[in-house]
Amino acid sequence: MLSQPDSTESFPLETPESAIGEPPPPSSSSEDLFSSASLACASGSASSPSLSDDNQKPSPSPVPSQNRPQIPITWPSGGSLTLDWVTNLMSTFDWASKNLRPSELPTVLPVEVFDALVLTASKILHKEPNWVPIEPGSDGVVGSSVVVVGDVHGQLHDVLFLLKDAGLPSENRFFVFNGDYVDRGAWGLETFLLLLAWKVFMPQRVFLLRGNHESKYCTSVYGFEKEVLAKYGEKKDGKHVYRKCLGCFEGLPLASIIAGQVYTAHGGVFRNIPPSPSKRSKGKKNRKVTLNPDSLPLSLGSLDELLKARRSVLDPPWEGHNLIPGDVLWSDPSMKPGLSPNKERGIGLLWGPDYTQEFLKKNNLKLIIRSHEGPDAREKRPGLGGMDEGYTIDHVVESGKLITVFSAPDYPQFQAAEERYKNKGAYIVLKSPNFDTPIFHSFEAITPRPKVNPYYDFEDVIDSDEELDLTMMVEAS
Ligand SMILES: [Mn+2]
Repeated sequence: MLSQPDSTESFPLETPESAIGEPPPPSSSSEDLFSSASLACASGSASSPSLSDDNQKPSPSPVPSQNRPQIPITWPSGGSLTLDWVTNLMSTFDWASKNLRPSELPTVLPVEVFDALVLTASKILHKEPNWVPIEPGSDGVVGSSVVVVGDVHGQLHDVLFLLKDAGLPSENRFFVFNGDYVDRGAWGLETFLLLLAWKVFMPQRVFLLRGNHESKYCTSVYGFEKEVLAKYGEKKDGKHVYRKCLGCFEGLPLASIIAGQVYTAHGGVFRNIPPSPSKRSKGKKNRKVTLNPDSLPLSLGSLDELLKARRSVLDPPWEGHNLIPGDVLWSDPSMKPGLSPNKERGIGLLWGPDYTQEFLKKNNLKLIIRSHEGPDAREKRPGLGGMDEGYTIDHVVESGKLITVFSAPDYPQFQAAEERYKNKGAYIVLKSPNFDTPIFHSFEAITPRPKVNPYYDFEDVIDSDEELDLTMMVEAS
């Protein structure tokens, strides 16, 4: 079992509750994904002959390892992240996922470093508007491309592969992530943090949108809260880390518009919110419509309304007047024309091809790229395509197309292999000058994954979010 030479000192001999089982064979490991980058910063790594101040303690390892990173990770003095720091964070998380118990993550990433990263990222994210305009080329860089990524659900190794396959973010390679970083997979925390590191390092190149799982309700049911507590402890630190993550989720923008052509969001389109009969009418009496909003027919909201919605909510509400965030995060397309409440999910909308057309035309767009539906969700929706290749083209209308992209291959992680979907994940590349022709890249899962006990009851928990338990949500919010 303990065949990996570099994992001796830290690898648990017996298997406590949340311990890793056997390490995967080295040949299948993605350990070398960023080795050149790790070597590039070798002056700060354990393989360096000169010891830094932080490395005075003798290594407990009897086997000097090329692969063992220098831990703990430290926050750079001055707070400016570098490419080396970010790629080192990725390879260190990769290494830790294969060689340490989950509860040893604080030895890799101390709470203070977590705090610095999340605080820095939160400040940037909270300042972004509800939909972020992404204008590749506006700062003079030519030949840019934009990579759009769907749900990743804590599947760290697949995210690392995706970043390698698509190429890392750079001056002329933008990334838009459509949300659902956490839950279901075992490394939601590491996944989210490495994306935050990219955001901090390249705030004008990497855009992180919110998914429905970046909420208090979902993370309390689908594993992320338990994952954080397993890694940072049930007491003070774990609760602190979880709370800070929730605070950061609240700051994530809801949508992006790429080159004025492509709207991306986790769920999809959103409704128009009729003016509410407000008690505080700011001096404009009798201005408000007094109809019950529930009795009004649904219509699409404008991008201006999306800009004004209040997104800083732990759980987007499914009732009341602040419905736009819930729509953007939870809605699904339908093959049937019309715009209606999403009864299956209990929140958000269902919209047909006619509303895709209306949304594209009204906003002068060519594409909607959304995520949110994996192979499990699609299995239950006859008429819509399966998610075997990681993407589907759902609506083709006069003005353009609606696409779903899902980037978690062989999903969901904890189901027994024979019950998992052997789906591929996919990402989309949009290229200059028009950014309106999607190029699809499907990819297979990185297997075998390091063994970890699940953080949620995947056998009993409701499948694919479709029946949102409102009672639980009230309790959770
Ligand atoms: Mn989702």
